[in-house]
Amino acid sequence: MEKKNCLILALDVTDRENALRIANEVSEYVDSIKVGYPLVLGEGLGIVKELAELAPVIADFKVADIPNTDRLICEHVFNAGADAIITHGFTGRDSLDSCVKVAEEYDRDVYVVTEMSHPGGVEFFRPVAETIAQMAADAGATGVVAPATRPERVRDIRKIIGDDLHIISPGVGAQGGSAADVINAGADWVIVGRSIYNSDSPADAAMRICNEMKC
Ligand code: 3DU
Repeated sequence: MEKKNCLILALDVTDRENALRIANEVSEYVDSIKVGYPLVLGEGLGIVKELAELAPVIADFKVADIPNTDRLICEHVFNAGADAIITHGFTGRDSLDSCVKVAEEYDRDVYVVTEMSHPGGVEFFRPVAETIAQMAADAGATGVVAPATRPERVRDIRKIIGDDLHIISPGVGAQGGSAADVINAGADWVIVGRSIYNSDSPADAAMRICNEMKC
């Protein structure tokens, strides 16, 4: 993903018409569009190809299965036109290796969740976040997902992965995180959903976030 605005849209609307309208309105401000279960379960995987005409698509399926199932999921997602996939890391190195291998075959990206941004994200993830981040680096992942709601954790994770891996960071706006703070803490991109797609003017909301980050 090319870094221009440091902003990724989390497009968690559930219907095609809204998804395409919002994606069109904000496409000049976002470096990528993240889609996940809400939109894909609502409209099918075909929506990925339509959105990919506007911006690279990150498929946020938080893949978390045995290596063979992970491989099948990644192949489907990349064949559908996604540029990147988000996986979990707690399933272990062999599962992650499977995703990285498929991504290499397709020349696509893999991002690994380290610690989630919601309050419950500390319950089980906190003690293993650093280990998962290290594993992502060792496995050759493109980057990690780390919480904008806790910039200090982004700083900790950056120390572990160094400068070679990217950090994409959800939790800005609706979850309380600040885009500027988490970019200053070492994130490469912020991921923003509700603050943009629920706004009366998604383009203005996206532009404001870009201006705040001055990335
Ligand atoms: O809170 P928002 O509406 O800005 O959306 C954040 C998006 O990022 C949403 O798609 C959610 O599923 C995803 N995400 C997190 O919020 C937190 C994580 O740790 C990982 C992904």
